Order: sequence, then structure tokens, then C-alpha cells
Amino acid sequence: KEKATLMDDKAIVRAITRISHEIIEKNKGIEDVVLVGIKTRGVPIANRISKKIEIIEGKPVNTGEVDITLYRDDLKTVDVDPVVNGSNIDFDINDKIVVLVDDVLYTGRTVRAALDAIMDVGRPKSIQLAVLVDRGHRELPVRADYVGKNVPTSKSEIISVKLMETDEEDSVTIRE
Ligand code: 3GP
Ligand code: 5GP
Ligand code: MG
Repeated sequence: KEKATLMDDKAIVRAITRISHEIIEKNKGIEDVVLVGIKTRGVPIANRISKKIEIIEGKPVNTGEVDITLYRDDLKTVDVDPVVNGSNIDFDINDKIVVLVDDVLYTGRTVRAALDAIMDVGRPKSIQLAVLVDRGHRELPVRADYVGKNVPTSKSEIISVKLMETDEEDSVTIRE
């Protein structure tokens, strides 16, 4: 029941700043880089990375979103896979480096569904993954290229990610 703070507002800003620099470094610039946030909270994180990269590189980065519906309700653990509910990517992703962005990486099933959504839109050169929190327990061969914070969790723990854009505060907390 107790809540422990894993990241405060400053830690979230620093993690997003670092990830932005890592994306630029790994890809030797942002020439072919586009960002795609996974709804809900992957979207504001993608937008923040986008703004940060534009400040650092002086050039805008195309940023879109995909909506993956979790038919599986994790809090009740009904094993149904998440499916693509729609996407809003109004730019060309062919031969681009697509950086998928989400708040929490857990089993990897949401990311797998997001890969489907992206490959429906075009044929990127490559797809990378950025997450604010990796809580472990992967059920698929999915790993993140950029991680804000690695948080070993038990399956019964829940990570709460709050962002100004959706929750009027920036915080990452953990509770049982
Ligand atoms: P998000 O869409 O912003 O990522 O999964 C739906 C929402 O429920 C997610 O918001 C997520 O933040 C929240 N949530 C909290 N704990 C869990 C959990 O253990 N599993 C899943 N799937 N979602 C969780
Ligand atoms: P996965 O599909 O990898 O199991 O879960 C990833 C998605 O489920 C993320 O988009 C995230 O919203 C949600 N999720 C899974 N576990 C948690 C958690 O502990 N906290 C939060 N906030 N979201 C979670
Ligand atoms: Mg999410």
C-alpha cells in the first residue's frame, strides 16, 4: 500500500534529456529519425523528447502516435493480447529510423502490437525503443534501446507514471 517515489520531476526531466542525447548520438544526428509515442503516456514523453532534440539539433523531428488497446486488464491478469486501435502518423516512415516511445515496459506485448501498427504504415529502416521505466518480466524478445530507469519489480507491484500533460504532476512511484 505504501508509495515510494522512484523519480521526481527533476529526475524525469534529466532522464528525458539524456535519452534525447542518446538518440542523437546513436543515430549520428537525427537526419532519418522520427518518433512515435504509444498512447496514453508514451505520447507526452515522445513530444518532450521531440522538443528537446529540436532544441539540441536546431531541427524538428516528425512525431506521431499509435493507440494500442489493452484488452488484457493487467490488474486482473486476463491473458488477452493488446491490439492496435489506430495510429496517427501523418509523415513518411519508409527508410526512416522509428523510435517508439512508451512510459513503462513490462511484458513487451504492447510494443509487439505497436510494431504491427508501424509496419502497416510503411517499411522503416529500423525501429528502436525508448521507455521511461523498464520494470522487467518480459514475455517476448523485446528490449529497450533507451531506458530512463530500470526498476526491478515483483509482478504484484504497480508503477504509477504521472505527467504534467495528463496528470498535472511529474512523478514515478511504486506501490504494492
Ligand atoms: P498509459 O496508457 O498512460 O500507459 O494500461 C492502461 C493504463 O493503466 C496505463 O496508462 C498505465 O499507466 C496504467 N497501469 C498502471 N499499472 C498498470 C499495469 O500493471 N499494467 C498495465 N497494463 N497498465 C497499468
Ligand atoms: P506490456 O505490454 O509491456 O506488458 O506493458 C506495457 C504497457 O502496459 C505500457 O504502455 C504501460 O502503460 C502498461 N504497464 C504495464 N505495467 C505497468 C506498470 O506497472 N505501471 C504503468 N504505469 N503502466 C504499466
Ligand atoms: Mg503506457
